[in-house]
Amino acid sequence: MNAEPFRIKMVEEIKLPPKEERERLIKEAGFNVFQLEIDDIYIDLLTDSGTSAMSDKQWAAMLTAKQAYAGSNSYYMLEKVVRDIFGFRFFVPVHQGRAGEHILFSNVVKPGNIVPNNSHFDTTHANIKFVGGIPQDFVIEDAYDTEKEIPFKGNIDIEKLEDFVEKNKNNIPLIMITITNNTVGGQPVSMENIRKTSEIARKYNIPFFIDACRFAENSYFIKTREKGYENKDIKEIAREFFSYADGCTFSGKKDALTNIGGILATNDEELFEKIKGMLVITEGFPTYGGLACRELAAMAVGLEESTQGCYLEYRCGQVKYLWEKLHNAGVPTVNPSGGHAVFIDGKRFFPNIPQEQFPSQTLVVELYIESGVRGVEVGTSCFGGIDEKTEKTILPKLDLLRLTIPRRAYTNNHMDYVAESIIKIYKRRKEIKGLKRVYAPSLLGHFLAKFERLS
Ligand code: P70
Repeated sequence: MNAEPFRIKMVEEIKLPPKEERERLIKEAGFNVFQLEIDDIYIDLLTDSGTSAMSDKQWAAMLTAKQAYAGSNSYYMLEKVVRDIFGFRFFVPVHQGRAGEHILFSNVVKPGNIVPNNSHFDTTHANIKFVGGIPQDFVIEDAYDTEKEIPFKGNIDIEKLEDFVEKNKNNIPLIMITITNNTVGGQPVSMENIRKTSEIARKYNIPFFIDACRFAENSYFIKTREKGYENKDIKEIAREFFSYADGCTFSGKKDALTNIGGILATNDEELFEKIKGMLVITEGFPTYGGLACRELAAMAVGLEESTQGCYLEYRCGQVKYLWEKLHNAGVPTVNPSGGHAVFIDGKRFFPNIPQEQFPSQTLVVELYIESGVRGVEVGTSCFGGIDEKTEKTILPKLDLLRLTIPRRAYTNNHMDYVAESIIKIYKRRKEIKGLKRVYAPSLLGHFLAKFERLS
């Protein structure tokens, strides 16, 4: 692998608070790392969303963007890039991915409708439920076998999907596919799978949307793992899969390398009119969409940068670097290495902690105390709501700790420190006890949940 395709022009100091301090802080935070302050964190692997280091070119474009309520030059810069890469007929900027989801679902999902996806991530799940719809996952069964190594573990199960669509065709307002599939480990979706999903959608005349947050990373995996794409460039690959869809939601906070922003795109003119109507009520005028105009410029430049092959080789290479360190030490990682994060299977890490006691959340807490590193749980706290009848926690199939790597922000020395910290905890895993959830709101409960330690 080549070294980083950039050098560092500006740095930010980070500090490790003493261990006793970390013990106190996490307790005060209700054992929920979302409640910690950034100055109390040494290495922040909570999310890759909005945490990218921006380039000199992005900052320069921000300075020269003209701030205007209507018709900013940065809107036209973004429009050019969106046309080039995404190719949809119409789009609006939005302040982040979930704003686009909310506008889209409010216009197309009616109460009782079902929305299939390979796997809904937390915000699509919540936004569909918010308008009375039912999010349903159709990811391939192999995705739940965290040890198994196959190239496109984020794929939708085409047979299951088609069977379901055939039986429910009048109750499905849209079909979605999330690339990469965040819920099952940042695993990519193959071009073939996107094409086949699109064929089903077209056969039944149902709109097909891509949740495109990490489309560039997904394109890189198609290039490196799918036959016939090795000589295509990233933009060509992206254009091909977007051509199979009728529109997309996109959080620019991931693969546009920005700190805020997103887009909502469609080929459907009638839907676009409705989207614009709602956008002006909830986000703003269609040439800024809830953002300062400079943020549009940062997205436009970021999209050019994130679709460079050398950047993606470095990016996915860094994720693989951390994955290999952990995997080679016997830590139960989700295999193979994915796009934006290394995931650890909490149930296999702590076989002595039942899922009701949040094994991956326990590991998040231990990791912060051990090392000042903030990971995040993508499991029972994130997806396991409370069953209203039995009042028991609903147990999702996977319970994972995610070490999410911000783009261009940390070096491999940071990754070494993270790996060593996890390995230390793995060695004393049998002494560690689980957690009890004492509070969680019903939608997106993990952001505000509170826990207590079990003794
Ligand atoms: C993440 C963040 C956001 C996201 C996503 C997919 C596949 C839509 C969105 C919404 C959320 C998060 C989770 C845990 C900790 C912090 C943040 N994902 N679709 O990190 O986009 O955030 O812009 O509204 O992954 O995975 P937006």
